[in-house]
Amino acid sequence: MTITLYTAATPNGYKVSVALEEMGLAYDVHRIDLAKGEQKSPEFLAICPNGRVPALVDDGFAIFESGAILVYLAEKTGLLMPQDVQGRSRVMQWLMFQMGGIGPMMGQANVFYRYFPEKIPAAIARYQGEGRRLFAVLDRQLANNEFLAGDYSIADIANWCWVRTAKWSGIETDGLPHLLRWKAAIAERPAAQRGIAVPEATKVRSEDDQEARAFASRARTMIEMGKREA
Ligand SMILES: N[C@@H](CCC(=O)N[C@@H](CS)C(=O)NCC(=O)O)C(=O)O
Repeated sequence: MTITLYTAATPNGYKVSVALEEMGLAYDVHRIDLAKGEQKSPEFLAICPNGRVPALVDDGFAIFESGAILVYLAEKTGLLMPQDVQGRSRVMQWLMFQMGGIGPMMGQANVFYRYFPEKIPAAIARYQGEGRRLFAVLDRQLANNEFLAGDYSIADIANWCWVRTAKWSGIETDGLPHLLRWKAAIAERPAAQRGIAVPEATKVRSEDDQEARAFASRARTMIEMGKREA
């Protein structure tokens, strides 16, 4: 066994466990406890300079950033990404769309809607509104395509792992029938079901708690650092 996945029960972590399951690769799981701040430990920072999950080590080679991990695995196996330049580009476009759009916007929607101590309606509206706009972009693409970029690919995995958590971000999916059809179809895949049970079968509630506790702990640290610097 040469692959170790460092992960937690979060959308970015699931992207990699779903891909590993779909590709049929054997891997060890090293669970990172976000609430305890293990992602900021020197051991983990040596693997992932950004101090965030997921990270993957393949035979001593460390990779961080979930999108980069997905591309690495697709290239390693020749699976879930076409080989031709244009087919590959289509997948990369929808993968980048998730990495630069869906992920950050939903992540910030979660912060301001769920975790931030102060309720700032304009910030909540901004991130939920942008999330909904991006969902409509996916819906339009899926109106005439079964999957986002040709056959089922790492682009579908990346976007699905976030879209499925829309409720937690407070983003409506009503009125987006193609998105809902695609979301339900991927949820039926046995590998996707196995992937979202890694690091362990975790109820939605405890995923949310982990993120919330990690955020609260970071907020406390920032406040303490601010006090010390003042
Ligand atoms: N762009 C990074 C984002 C990773 C990320 O934000 N991970 C979150 C969980 S979804 C995390 O580790 N949060 C804990 C923290 O920020 O300390 C990726 O796609 O890998």
